[in-house]
Amino acid sequence: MSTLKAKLAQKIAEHRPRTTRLVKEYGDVKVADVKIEQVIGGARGIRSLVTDISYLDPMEGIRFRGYTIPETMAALPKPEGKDYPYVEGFWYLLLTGDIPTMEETLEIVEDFKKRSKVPEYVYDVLKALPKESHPMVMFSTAILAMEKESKFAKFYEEGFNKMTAWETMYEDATDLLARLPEIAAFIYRYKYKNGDIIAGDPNQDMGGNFAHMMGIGAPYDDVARMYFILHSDHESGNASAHTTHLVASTLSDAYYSLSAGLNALAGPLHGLANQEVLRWLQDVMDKLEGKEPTEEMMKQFVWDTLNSGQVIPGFGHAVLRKTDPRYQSQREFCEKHLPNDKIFKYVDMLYRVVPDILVEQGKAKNPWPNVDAQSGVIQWYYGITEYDFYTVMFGVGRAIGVLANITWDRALGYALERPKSLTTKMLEDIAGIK
Ligand code: HAX
Repeated sequence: MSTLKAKLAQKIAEHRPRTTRLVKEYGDVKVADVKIEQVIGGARGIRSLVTDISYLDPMEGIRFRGYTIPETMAALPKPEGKDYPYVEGFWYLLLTGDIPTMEETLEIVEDFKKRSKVPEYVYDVLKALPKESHPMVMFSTAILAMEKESKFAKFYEEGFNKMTAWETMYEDATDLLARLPEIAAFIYRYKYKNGDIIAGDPNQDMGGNFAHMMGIGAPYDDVARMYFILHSDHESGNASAHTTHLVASTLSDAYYSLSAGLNALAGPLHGLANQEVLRWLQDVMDKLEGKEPTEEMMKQFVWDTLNSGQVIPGFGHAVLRKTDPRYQSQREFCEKHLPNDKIFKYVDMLYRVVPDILVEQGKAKNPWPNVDAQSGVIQWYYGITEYDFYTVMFGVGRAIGVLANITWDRALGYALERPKSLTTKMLEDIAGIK
C-alpha cells in the first residue's frame, strides 16, 4: 500500500467515530431554519452538506484543509526552481489534511506516472465525435467512456462492503487524476492543432507534463500547477462539486460521477464564465477596432451588457462577498509575468469599473470579481487563444477536489442524497396565503 493510501486509511479510521457519534447521539440537534426564498432560490445557503476538504468563508475566501491559498502555495513541496507546488502533493493535502514531505510527494508523482496510460479506445471515441463538439463535451465523454476501467464498479459487482468501499473509490480517483492531463491536452491538440499530438514526458510531474503535452514552454508548467490547485475545490455546494457528490451518493463510480460534475461545470453561470470573459473582451476589442478603450468607454460596454439583460461574466458569487482570493492569486502572477499585456490591462480596468456599476445597478449581492475574471488572460498570453478550451483546464483542477470528496464520502458512508420537495400550494399554506 502506498504511503498516501496508508495515511488515508489511518485518517479515515480516526474520523469515522466522529461522524457516527454525531448521527447516533446528536442526530436530532437542529442545524438551521430554511426560508421560502432559499427553497425557491436554488437552495442558496442552506446548510445541508458536510466536507472537511475545504471551507469557503464569504469574506475570507477558500481555505484548503485550513490553509489559505498563499499558505497552501508556501507550505507544499515544489519542483526545483519552480514557484508553484507539485499538484500531486496538493492531492495528498486534500485527502489527508497533512502537508506531505518531498519524499511523500515524489512517491505520488511516480504513482501517477504508473497510472497515466489512457486506453486507446478513449481516443477512438473522441475522434468519432464531430470536431465542432465543445471541448467540455469531449472531456466529459472521454471520462464516461473510460467507465469500464472502474475498480469500484467491479468491487460492487463482486460483493460490496461499505467499510472498504473507499479503497476502490480512491483507486479510481487516482487513476482518473493521472490520466486527465493527457486527455485534456489531446483534446486541445486534436481540435485546435490539426491533431498534432505531443506524447507525454515520463520525467515530468503533472503540471510539467501538461505544459509539455500542450506544447508550451516554461513558465507555463507553473501556470498549470497554479491553475489546477486554484480551481480544485470550493466547498461542496457549488454545482460541479455537488453534482459529483450527488451522483456518487447513488454508489455510481468516480467515472460516472466526475463526468456528471463536469457537465455542471460547463454552464455559463459556473466554469464556462472564464471563456465568457474572454469572449466579452474580444467583443469589446472588435467594436473598438484596435483602439484602446478609456474607462468611460468600458463603463458604457458594461452598462450595454447589463441593459441587454446579460450578466457580466467573471463578477459576482453565490457565497463570496469580496474579491475572490483565486482572482488575487492569478492577478499577482500577471503582475509578475505579463504586467504590460493588453488583455491584462483591460481586465484590470474592468476591476476598476465593474464593481461600482454592479452596486449602482443594485442587483448582484457581490459586485467583486471571481476566479473566472482573471484566468483566461493568463491562458491567452501563453498562446491558448481558443477560449472554448478554458473550462476543460478548470475541469482538470476541479477533479482534484471532487474526487477527494467522493473518496471521503465512501469512507464515511454518506447517504444517498434525497432532499424533500414541496408543492407551490404547500409553500403558500406555510406562508399563510389564503
Ligand atoms: N452581472 C450582472 N448581474 C449579476 C451578476 C453579474 N456578474 N451577478 C449577479 N447578478 C444578478 C443576478 O443575475 C441576479 O439577478 P436576478 O435577480 O434578476 O435574477 C441578482 O444579481 C442576484 O444574484 P446574486 O444572489 O448576487 O447571485 P447568485 O448567487 O444568484 O449567482 C453567480 C451567482 C456567480 C451565478 C452570478 O453572480 C453570475 O451570474 N455571475 C456572472 C457569471 C460568473 O462569473 N460565473 C462564475 C462564478 C464563479 C464560478 O462558479 N466559477 O465556476
